[in-house]
Amino acid sequence: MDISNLFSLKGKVALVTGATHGIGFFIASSYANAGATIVFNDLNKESVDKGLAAYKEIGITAKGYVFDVTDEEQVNKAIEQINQEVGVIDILVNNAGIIKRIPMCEMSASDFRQVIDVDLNGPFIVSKAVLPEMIKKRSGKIINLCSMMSELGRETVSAYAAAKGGLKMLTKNIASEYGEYNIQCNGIGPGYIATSQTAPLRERQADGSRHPFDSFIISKTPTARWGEADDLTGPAIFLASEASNFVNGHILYVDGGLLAYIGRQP
Ligand code: NAP
Ligand code: GCO
Repeated sequence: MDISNLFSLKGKVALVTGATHGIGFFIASSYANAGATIVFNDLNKESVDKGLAAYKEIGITAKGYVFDVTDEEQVNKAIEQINQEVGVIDILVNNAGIIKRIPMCEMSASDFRQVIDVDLNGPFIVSKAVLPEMIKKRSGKIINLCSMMSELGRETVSAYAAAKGGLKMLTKNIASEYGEYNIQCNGIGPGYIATSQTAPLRERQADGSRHPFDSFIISKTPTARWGEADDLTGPAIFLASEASNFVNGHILYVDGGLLAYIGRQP
């Protein structure tokens, strides 16, 4: 076995959804640095252009497309276009996601549906669009961005937890259904990562002190800090590369130990 190429993504085409900033941006950049051609999407041209400029700034030539992961027609059209213009997708990272923090009894059914639509239906729709070519090629990697909320609940995130719990099971099901075609579908379950999604949980208080949730997460995480998006790039490269060819239906939690820890005694 040639160990030096085990983690190489040379010659691969990787689509990372919602990767103009945040976790997706770091994962896509690491794939480019490992040799892949990277493709991303966002909801409008302005955001895609911003993403293209951000990649250019760090010396990466990315391809950007406008589509909404919840719109099956747009997704199918875009995947067809990517297949023609860039190449057949070898690696799909279902990263696009949203959260709405609203107590369940105050949440409208339409807000609940929107979260499920982006965080669960989206990965279903995009995976379904790339799977036929992966099956033909007898090769493919699908990586779903799961969450601590794939395992745990907490106040205000019922829709997000339902979606990310569902995404964990969609991951296992894709692995079960298409594993025989040499397709590996795994999840990454990040702990609390400092991005725009979690910015409201880290806002400084009027007196300059830490947000109580910020202090709570630091005390609940054995590594005693928030994660950075870059903490996810090693695991993301592992799951996209040949190094993980017999890893299937697994959720790799990258959480500084949060799920292992009962929490600091009072
Ligand atoms: P983020 O900074 O909010 O980025 C999410 C991205 O998804 C944005 O680029 C957003 O586009 C895009 N997006 C949203 N809805 C979309 C749609 N319908 N179609 C296409 N793109 C869409 O979030 P992040 O923290 O990097 O999180 C990335 C993923 O990791 C999410 O699935 C999130 O749930 C998951 N995650 C995050 C954490 C964390 O602590 N941050 C922990 C566990 C899991 P716009 O820029 O246009 O809004
Ligand atoms: C929240 C957070 C989380 C994280 C992440 C944890 O409000 O609890 O936003 O759900 O973003 O998904 O893994």
